[in-house]
Amino acid sequence: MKRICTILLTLALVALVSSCGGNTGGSETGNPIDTSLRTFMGDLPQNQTSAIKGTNLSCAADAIAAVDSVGTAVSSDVLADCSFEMRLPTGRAYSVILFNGGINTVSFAFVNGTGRLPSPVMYVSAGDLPIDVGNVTIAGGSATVAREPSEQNDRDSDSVADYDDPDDDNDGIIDEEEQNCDLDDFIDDDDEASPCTGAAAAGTPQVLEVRPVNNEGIDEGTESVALDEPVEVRFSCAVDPASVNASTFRVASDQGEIACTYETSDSGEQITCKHESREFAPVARYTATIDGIRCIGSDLLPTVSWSWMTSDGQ
Ligand SMILES: [Ca+2]
Ligand SMILES: [Ca+2]
Ligand SMILES: [Ca+2]
Ligand SMILES: [Ca+2]
Repeated sequence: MKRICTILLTLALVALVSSCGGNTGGSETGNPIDTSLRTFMGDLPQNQTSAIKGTNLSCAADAIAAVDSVGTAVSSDVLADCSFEMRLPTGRAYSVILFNGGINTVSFAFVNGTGRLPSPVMYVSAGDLPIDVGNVTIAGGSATVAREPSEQNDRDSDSVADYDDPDDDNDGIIDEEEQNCDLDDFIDDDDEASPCTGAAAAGTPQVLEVRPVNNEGIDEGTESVALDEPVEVRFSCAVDPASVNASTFRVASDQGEIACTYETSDSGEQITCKHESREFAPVARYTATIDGIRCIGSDLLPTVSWSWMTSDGQ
């Protein structure tokens, strides 16, 4: 099922690229620079093991796609020198995925600032220069970049790059407290597909970020969670470690529960379920449920659950 969905997505991407093939924008001498599109570029590693057994590709992937919160994708072939370059509409957030032979191989993990979990989502603000992420490194089931997009964006045009700006969109809500009620990592402000109807009241304890992100019913074709990937949660409060256990933080598929070793961050606001020696089953849907965890000071966090599909483990 996963592969069929992936192929369908890829076909959609191919159709999109074909339909957009003639639109290269107008930046010739004398034309104003088109700030509604911005170049996103970088260099993939060479001679990585292909996701397709028996093939010997010279680049880590043969195509790249950027997908926004409603699933609209822009894709591009990776060039012979393993570089990539695409033009993305600005003022939007994207998850970025690499493909080999039409199969999604790995998702990017971006660092969008301090105090936040690595994110599959990057923002593309208007800007004069391309977003050039430099050399891409692929390890542990995700792709990381030499230069973060958040260092190259200034979403509110205050001359402080998003990476260092505590409130990227200058809406008065600091980045670490921006809400994302469907836990897909597109914050509510950027999420046109979000089912959320109202923000939780300020100061209400809540789950702010999770890894792997929620993609139940969101983006079936673009999921590839490594079998040993830890499950991380960032809360709006320091949690009481005594309230974290196998019944209040459950991770399970229809094949049974994963036994977690729970770790709490120094701030007390992040809890990680580690399970390296007890891997996820391949191509299975897992659901995590938070039910009964308390903030220090005893506020009970609301019950939330989210789910993801695991990779084929190849
Ligand atoms: Ca800024
Ligand atoms: Ca920021
Ligand atoms: Ca904000
Ligand atoms: Ca969201």
